[in-house]
Amino acid sequence: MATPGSESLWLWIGTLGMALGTLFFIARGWGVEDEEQRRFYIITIFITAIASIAYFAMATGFGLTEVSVGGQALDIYWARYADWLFTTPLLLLDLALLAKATRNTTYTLVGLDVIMIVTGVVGALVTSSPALRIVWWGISTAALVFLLYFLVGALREAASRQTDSVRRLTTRLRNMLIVLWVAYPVVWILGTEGTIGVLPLYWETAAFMVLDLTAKVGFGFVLLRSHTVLNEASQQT
Ligand code: RET
Repeated sequence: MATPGSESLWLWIGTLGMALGTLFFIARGWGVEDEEQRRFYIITIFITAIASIAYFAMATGFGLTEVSVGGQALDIYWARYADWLFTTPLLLLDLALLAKATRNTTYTLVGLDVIMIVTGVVGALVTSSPALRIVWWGISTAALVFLLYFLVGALREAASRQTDSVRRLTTRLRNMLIVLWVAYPVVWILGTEGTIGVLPLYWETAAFMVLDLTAKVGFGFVLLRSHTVLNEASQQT
């Protein structure tokens, strides 16, 4: 276990933001009776709850390790990947449920997502050579590209069955997801993981915190904002 440096400021902001998001979603979902709507709340509450725990673990140094690559010491927050391993499939599940995607599509998306995160953590922890880390990054990014391709296809297919407002909500969430998720491999390669050191740990941690808060609390907020739209979504076949 290593000790976090000045970047712990961002990790504490992340902890607080995720915890407040969790409390907000719990409060908003409290009186919701409809089972289908409750499902969106349950999934989204778990997403921010898991992230609060992961951020707390990182802020207090539990989620941090140091690896040495070619004589260079890198601080790696491995707890991010534990967080993402559970929360990114849940985010996809939220969208898949909204689009009433088939089980095959949902499993494909989750499968690719798990490959993306697992190969990402391998890339972050590999010590034998910087080049090998980039290869793992490439595999992980390829999984992301396939994932986004299938996601766009599934949502396009769903669009014909959706009412206007549900389609608008699905498109907005899809666009948010694409823009935010594509930023992760970029921050990774520019940050300490990528070993080129363009983005020091302090700024990398800030960037991931902003991305995580937007992709979880922001996404959940947009999804759960309108009960009327969620109601329409649960009624369509
Ligand atoms: C990694 C490793 C390098 C290559 C790729 C990655 C993708 C990560 C993504 C993470 C998404 C996280 C979210 C968190 C929510 O709070 C693992 C950085 C492609 C897409 C949405």
